[in-house]
Amino acid sequence: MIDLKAYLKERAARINQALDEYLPAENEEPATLHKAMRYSVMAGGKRIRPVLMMAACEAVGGRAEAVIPAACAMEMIHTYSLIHDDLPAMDDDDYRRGRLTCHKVFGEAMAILAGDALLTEAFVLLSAPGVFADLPAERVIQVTHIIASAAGSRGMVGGQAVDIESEGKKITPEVLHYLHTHKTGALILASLQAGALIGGASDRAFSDMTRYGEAVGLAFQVADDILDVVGDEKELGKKTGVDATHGKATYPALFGLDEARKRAALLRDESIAALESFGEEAEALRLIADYVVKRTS
Ligand code: GRG
Repeated sequence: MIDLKAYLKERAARINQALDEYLPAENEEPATLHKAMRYSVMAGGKRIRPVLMMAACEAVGGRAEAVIPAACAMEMIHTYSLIHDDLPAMDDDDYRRGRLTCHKVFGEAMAILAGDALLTEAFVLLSAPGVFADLPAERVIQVTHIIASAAGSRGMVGGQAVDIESEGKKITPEVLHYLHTHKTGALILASLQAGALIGGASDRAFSDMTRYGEAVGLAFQVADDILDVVGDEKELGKKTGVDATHGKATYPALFGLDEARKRAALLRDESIAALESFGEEAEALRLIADYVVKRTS
């Protein structure tokens, strides 16, 4: 029986250690830029995308260790998106991960550059000679392509663009679905697909993992929408009520809190059902699906 709390803590610690090794040292020039990158990456964070990547790899029979460079690349991309999302031109937030946002400490220009550099360094890492020594080159390219596509204009950035254009407008459930599956779901799905590919998944396992990832990614964002209404600012490490202030399209705004909760529970059940063909090795993924909808931070 997995103790999920201990499991998540241990996995996050492994990722933190690897991130610390992969990121440029803070005294390496240009030192302010490297400080800003480290400031945001090493500020904590659940590391849920890296943890999912490791769990997906193990679920298909691989070793969690094999995904660590890709998992760190994913966390760098995720952190870049948070830094840019917090900028005055976007959500204009002062707090993230329990501390002042990157632009509040380093200024807007440096925060933009820290985000740019993190996105780029993610691909430096993915393409670095020798990091995936045990994988065939075409598998590494496939993983890189999945991660790049999820981050780009047909993935997360596309979702963010539609999010910005939707602010203050009444949107349809279809647009809300697009928004959530792209802005948030894309990186979560790509983490699971990358983990499955690195672990050597069969076509069937890859397609089941994709169904799990689609449902769990959406569940994560619905839960995020709910937390913005009912969550605790201290626990979340950021301001709540922001979605309503910005006139953002969310599940609670469109369907009400109760319906949003029901939808999150349904998505959790759907994601667990997608893992039917997996055995005990997928237990962590099942528990994470439940955690995703019940989390408080
Ligand atoms: C600016 C290119 C660009 C993209 C922005 C990720 C994102 C897209 C915006 C952040 C705002 C937001 C609430 C997005 C939804 C995704 C999300 C729930 C982010 C927070 O992820 P967690 O909860 O954060 O995994 P930690 O800090 O634990 O890593």
